[in-house]
Amino acid sequence: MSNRTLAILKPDCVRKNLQGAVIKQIQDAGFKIVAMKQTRLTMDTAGGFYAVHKERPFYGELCAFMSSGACVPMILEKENAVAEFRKLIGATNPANADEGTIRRLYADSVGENIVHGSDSDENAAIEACYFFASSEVVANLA
Ligand code: FUP
Repeated sequence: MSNRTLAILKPDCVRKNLQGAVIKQIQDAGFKIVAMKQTRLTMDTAGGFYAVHKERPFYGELCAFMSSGACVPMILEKENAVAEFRKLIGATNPANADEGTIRRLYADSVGENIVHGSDSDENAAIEACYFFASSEVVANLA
């Protein structure tokens, strides 16, 4: 079990100016931020990131949304980070997400659901490399 996950504050989060509120919730839940930047995906880079969904009907819309504005990828550290972070963000569809989760609190729809969290340790490592050079990853020992 790894202690890192890859999170993205999606373009709807940035557009709604919710970065601070969401980051506070992430930190209050005990995650350390070991890498973070603001960037913008293109249709192609969003398509690569979500390649696993290539055959799904929502793939085009998903790529258009993810490249529609700035996003904030971050690498987070906590024991059992992947599962713990998915618990904090809640179900993909905010209507099904538990009370108090980030998606339940802030997301409008399944397509625009505020935040991404890796679904396995293997994908967390792959996704981290998608956004960060090793020189941008700095362990936070505080
Ligand atoms: P999650 O792991 O919770 O981010 O969810 P998935 O990997 O299943 O889906 C990735 C993204 O695809 C979601 F964040 C939003 C989009 N999606 C849809 O737009 N419609 C769907 O029915 C399922 C996912």
